[in-house]
Amino acid sequence: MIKLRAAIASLLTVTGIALAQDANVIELKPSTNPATPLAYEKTEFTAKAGAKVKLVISNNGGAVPQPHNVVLCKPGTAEKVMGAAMAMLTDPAGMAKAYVPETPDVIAFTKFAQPSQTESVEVTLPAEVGDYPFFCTFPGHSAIMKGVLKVTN
Ligand SMILES: [Cu+2]
Repeated sequence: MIKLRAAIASLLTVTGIALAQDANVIELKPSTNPATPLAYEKTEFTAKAGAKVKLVISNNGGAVPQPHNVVLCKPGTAEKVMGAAMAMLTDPAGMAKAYVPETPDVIAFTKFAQPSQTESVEVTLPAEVGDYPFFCTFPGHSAIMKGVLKVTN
């Protein structure tokens, strides 16, 4: 039993090293709390400036099955981008664009992950430290389905 534990521990260490060499994974999931079904389960993440990260929307276990995505923006631009996303509701191609406006304020985004599906995107974070907002652009979600990626040195 002790040998098995040691083997598992060394396996985890190896896995940890392997992960460190890949992009840091920032995994968003819908809340499992029926009181806040249209929120992300975890709303705050930290990453290093200039790091390569993988944004993942894992649409599993949500209290209410709906499509979700994740849109990462430059600091201070959340309301502007949310407003532009809202304006796309009248655009016939809006859904196909996942209601993500074409603006340099958007650093990275995923497509909509349907319930029980996963979407992801890899991005190299800017060199500037700051609070980078992220949110879901499915209509009506961004007011509460949002969070912050703290980019540090
Ligand atoms: Cu959503």
